Amino acid sequence: MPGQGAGRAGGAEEERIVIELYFWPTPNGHKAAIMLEEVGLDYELHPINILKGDQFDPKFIAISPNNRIPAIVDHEGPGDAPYAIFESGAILMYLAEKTGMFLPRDTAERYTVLQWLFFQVGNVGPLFGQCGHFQGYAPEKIPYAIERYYNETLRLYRVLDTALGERDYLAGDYSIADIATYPWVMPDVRKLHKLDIDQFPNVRRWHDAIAARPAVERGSALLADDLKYGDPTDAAFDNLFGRRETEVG
Ligand SMILES: N[C@@H](CCC(=O)N[C@@H](CS)C(=O)NCC(=O)O)C(=O)O
Repeated sequence: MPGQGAGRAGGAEEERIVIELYFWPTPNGHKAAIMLEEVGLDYELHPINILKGDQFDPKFIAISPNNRIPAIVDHEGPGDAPYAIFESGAILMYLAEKTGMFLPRDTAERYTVLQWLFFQVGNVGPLFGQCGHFQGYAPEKIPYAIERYYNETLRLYRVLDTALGERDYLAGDYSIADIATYPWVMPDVRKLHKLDIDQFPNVRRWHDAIAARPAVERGSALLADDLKYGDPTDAAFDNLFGRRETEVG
């Protein structure tokens, strides 16, 4: 399965799948898939159809207690024991440290990457997410919410555009900060946000450079037929935002 980067050659022992990826084709899911493709680790794909409620399966919750994708299990984790990780930012850092790729060792360079990674995790993800929610999922069109999150999304695009006017990638060289942010700027997500990327020429240049990377193409193509933003069915709405979210016990 996937992981066509470095892959693995040799005997049966070497062909053992090391990483399991719990995935659905969403921006947060794409971060982990693109990273696995970039670092070239073989992985086994476990689709978690969040529109159908797979995220509530107790076996998945044992791996990802917040019932969200993505999650991974590394069968060669610390101490050579299986290790499960949820939260896409932590997954990116873990895989970067495991492989020595896309996160520099030098303290200043490392923290420049981590600043932009946390900027994505704390700002781009949640606020772009709400922008998409109120435009494409909310059953009522609430002008205040639509305007609030659209304006915040535009503001964050301006921050990205300014940074990318000064350097090729968010933290200098291509890094996990770019891998975290790029999926939130992909065309289908922008369509949901009703956002014209050409207003932000530096973001456009950066987006196109990342989109052309073979590993990014492979990671973005995973379960692409199932990719669907906005206009949820009643059942999908219930699974994503309905009662099951708030059920206790
Ligand atoms: N902070 C989490 C967010 C993960 C997240 O929100 N995942 C969404 C898909 S993009 C999900 O699994 N949603 C399922 C649900 O809402 O039940 C991360 O970065 O991994």
